[in-house]
Amino acid sequence: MFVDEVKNIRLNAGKGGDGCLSFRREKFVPKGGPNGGDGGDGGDIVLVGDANVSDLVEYRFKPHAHAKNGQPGMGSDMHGKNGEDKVLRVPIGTVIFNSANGNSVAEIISHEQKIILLRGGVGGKGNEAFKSSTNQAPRHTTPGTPGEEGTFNFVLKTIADVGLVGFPNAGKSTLTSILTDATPKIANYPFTTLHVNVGVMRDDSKKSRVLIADIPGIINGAHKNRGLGLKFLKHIERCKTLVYLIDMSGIDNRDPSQDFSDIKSELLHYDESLLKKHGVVVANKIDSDASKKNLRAFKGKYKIDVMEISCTKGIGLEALRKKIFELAL
Ligand SMILES: Nc1nc2c(ncn2[C@@H]2O[C@H](COP(=O)(O)OP(=O)(O)OP(=O)(O)O)[C@@H](O)[C@H]2O)c(=O)[nH]1
Ligand SMILES: [Mg+2]
Repeated sequence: MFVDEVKNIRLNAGKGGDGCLSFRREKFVPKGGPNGGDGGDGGDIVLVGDANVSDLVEYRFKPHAHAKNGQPGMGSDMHGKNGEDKVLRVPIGTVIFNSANGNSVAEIISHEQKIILLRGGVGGKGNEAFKSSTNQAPRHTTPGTPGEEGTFNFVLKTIADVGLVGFPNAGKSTLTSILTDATPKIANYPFTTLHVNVGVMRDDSKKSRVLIADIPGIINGAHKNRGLGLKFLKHIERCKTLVYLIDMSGIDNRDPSQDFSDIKSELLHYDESLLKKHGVVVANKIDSDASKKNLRAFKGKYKIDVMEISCTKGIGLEALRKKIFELAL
């Protein structure tokens, strides 16, 4: 199970420890002065980006976390121990939203990036701290302050340069496996891919790299939750470039021209700004007999540049690689 969204995670930073009220009591020291120490600070809730964590499944099963409270101060001027921070390791690309108002409050974009999401309370003062020339025996202390708390939604949004969008079976995973180091499952049935795969495409000199995200298939009506719905489109929000992959073979009586307009309309329903991204339209499966006729109709209808490829016959792939580097870098 790949979990890319967990709602209502309750988080509490630790409370500050109370200050201590205490006086020195020693033999032969009849009026020992105040010696109550300060309380320790409460632990923070800290988020850390971790490239080895791939999804949010851990939080689905444990949607709450609490940092440790600070220890109260003690006699003999002893400072209470600070509460330990609670460190939450999250995948890179995690965006944290405040559940109450939906505002995004933090975003993890790199490995070992650290964000203090909630601050622990401050430790209270012990009576030692209130000693003065006019008050040699203060009985005053302050309590530790509460830690910050809140309820958050964690959403994992893939960070990729290029997103592949298309109907199921268009060949998105096949293309990803050719262009990148990823090895997604490929099969001749729809919805083979159930979560996003990200692969790295390198140029020959290995100097530049482009991250390509293979997005699960979108179908007409996805915005009404048909098929796998639109939940995967959040993964292309951050892509700079979209590759629209169209199955030109028109298998199962599908009309490639209709597929393209359906995909665009689904993206529009999700977020119209997706349509403003750089896009390259790619016709796949041009090795098939039906593709020529379909391609002619497609070009007649849209009058746009179409890159023609066949993943299985290795046609047009080099030109597509170049184009993707050009657009993504
Ligand atoms: N004839 C032909 N078949 C292809 C080509 N590219 C991919 N296929 C086949 O199309 C089928 C679907 O390929 P996938 O890569 O799994 O398609 P997908 O778009 O990832 O599909 P979902 O994960 O279901 O959304 C497989 O049987 C592939 O072998 C091509 O260029 N020509
Ligand atoms: Mg696939």
